[in-house]
Amino acid sequence: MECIFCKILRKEIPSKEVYSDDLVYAFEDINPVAPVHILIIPRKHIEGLDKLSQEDIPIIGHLLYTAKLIANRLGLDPSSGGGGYRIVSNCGKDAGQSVYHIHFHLIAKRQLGWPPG
Ligand code: DGP
Repeated sequence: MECIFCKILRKEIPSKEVYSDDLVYAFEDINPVAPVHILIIPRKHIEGLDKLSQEDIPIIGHLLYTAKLIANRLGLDPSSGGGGYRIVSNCGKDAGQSVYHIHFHLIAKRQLGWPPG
């Protein structure tokens, strides 16, 4: 089966770009659960956190740093008066993973509950 996020990376499916570079791409989630809901994905197809290998460590570090840069750009940093944000990566069916191309959700701009549902 074709990976929907690989299609987004190839621009075969349109997306609302938030950030792009050689390693990662960020875009608005099609089904937002909060006023800010951005997906950050690597250009490399990795199915999920369980499929990460040691060679992917720099990509994931870059991806998380990108999340921080985006959050900063959107004024979400708690250290600068923003309300904060949550980064989530669902791994496997019990966690609710529905797209098997690793991604981090950046969710913000509403009070989030804990524990998650
Ligand atoms: P998860 O359930 O954690 O695997 O998250 C997958 C997310 O991907 C979900 O929040 C909806 C989003 N999504 C699925 N298909 C598309 C799409 O075609 N475009 C966009 N922008 N988001 C999508």
